[in-house]
Amino acid sequence: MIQTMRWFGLNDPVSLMDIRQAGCSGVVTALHQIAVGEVWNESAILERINIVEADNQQFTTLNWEVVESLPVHEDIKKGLPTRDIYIENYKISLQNLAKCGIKIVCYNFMPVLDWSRTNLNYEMPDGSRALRFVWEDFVIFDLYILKRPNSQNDYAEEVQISAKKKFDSMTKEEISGLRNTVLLGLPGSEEAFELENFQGLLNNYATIGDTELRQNLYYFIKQVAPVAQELGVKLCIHPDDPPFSLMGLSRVVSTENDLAQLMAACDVNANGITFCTGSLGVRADNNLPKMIERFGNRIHFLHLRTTKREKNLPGDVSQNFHEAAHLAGDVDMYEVVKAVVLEEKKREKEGRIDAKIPMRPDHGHQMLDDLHKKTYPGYSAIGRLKALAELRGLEMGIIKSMA
Ligand code: DNO
Repeated sequence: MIQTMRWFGLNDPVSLMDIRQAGCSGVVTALHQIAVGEVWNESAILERINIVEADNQQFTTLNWEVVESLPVHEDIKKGLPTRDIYIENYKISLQNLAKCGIKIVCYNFMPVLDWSRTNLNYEMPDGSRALRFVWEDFVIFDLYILKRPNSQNDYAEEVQISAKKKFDSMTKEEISGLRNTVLLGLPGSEEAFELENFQGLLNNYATIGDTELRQNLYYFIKQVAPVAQELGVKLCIHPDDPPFSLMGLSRVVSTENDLAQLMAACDVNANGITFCTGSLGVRADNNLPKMIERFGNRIHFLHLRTTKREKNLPGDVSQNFHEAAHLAGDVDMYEVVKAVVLEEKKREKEGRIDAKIPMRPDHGHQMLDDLHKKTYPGYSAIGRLKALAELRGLEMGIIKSMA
């Protein structure tokens, strides 16, 4: 695996030097300053490359390895006539990235929201902090904070009763904390929302169900993947996080079958996957090592992380979870890394120069000194350093034991 870490640009409290010292050769970053749907021009891309590479003469080399993300405009997800303009822009951005030598591009197709959690400071038994998702809290947001019209129809009566009971016992601070956690957008999400506008964004999807969203995704990929293929760029979709529908919005990249359908919709290698074990692993029906074997050649980027499934209340339709330490939790990280190593060996045998897959330790607990610092949720330095060190050791052990 090529070791990388995500970097949010010059405002990121974690520096490029930190990432270098963690042992990475690659950086995962994006031009967050460019509005979603606008073209990424060459000069903006080169500017970022120069920043990433600035200290390469003096120290070990860092490259901009993966774009995460080149975001997809909402009009494409909604299938509006204007989508064609944004799809053209997307192709131009891919051309510009290719000209600058950047060849792996992550994106997602989650309507309105990117990744979502209900608690960003969940205390672990050792005092470190993790991210957590609790369905009941999400229901409280939907029913009693957002007050989405007809949202009652989406929840079983018992869920509504217990959510109401919990809501009535919450303090003002707890309510505004939950509201901000859901609305404010997590790092890497392209937008933060105002409660007042949020309902309008959801309304736009009133007529877009599972079938329509899939069609819109396939329409998009059928146009951009062949262009990427020509350019030698690999697109890789990030799965839904969490992998189930939220607030009446469909999600269509959550299961093995979803991924298989997407791969078949445009059968070129450039139509690939960001294999995020943290997102996919929330669902017990996703067999991760088997999926790595199945999609092998189409996996262009890895997010390694694990979650611990928690008990749900009767009537909940989703899965509660918190983010566990990288070698704990429900993901069998040994089997996952082994499957990755086998895939890489296959590629090496074929003599491919892209045999090694870029990997980033996804998220990390807030711990040690970072507990006293302001950090991006999930993206503090020390937690990710620990995760990377564990994953790197695991990989070496597996490779050596196979030799
Ligand atoms: C969260 C991230 C996501 C991801 C996007 C990719 O930590 O994995 O925000 O970057 O969904 O498009």
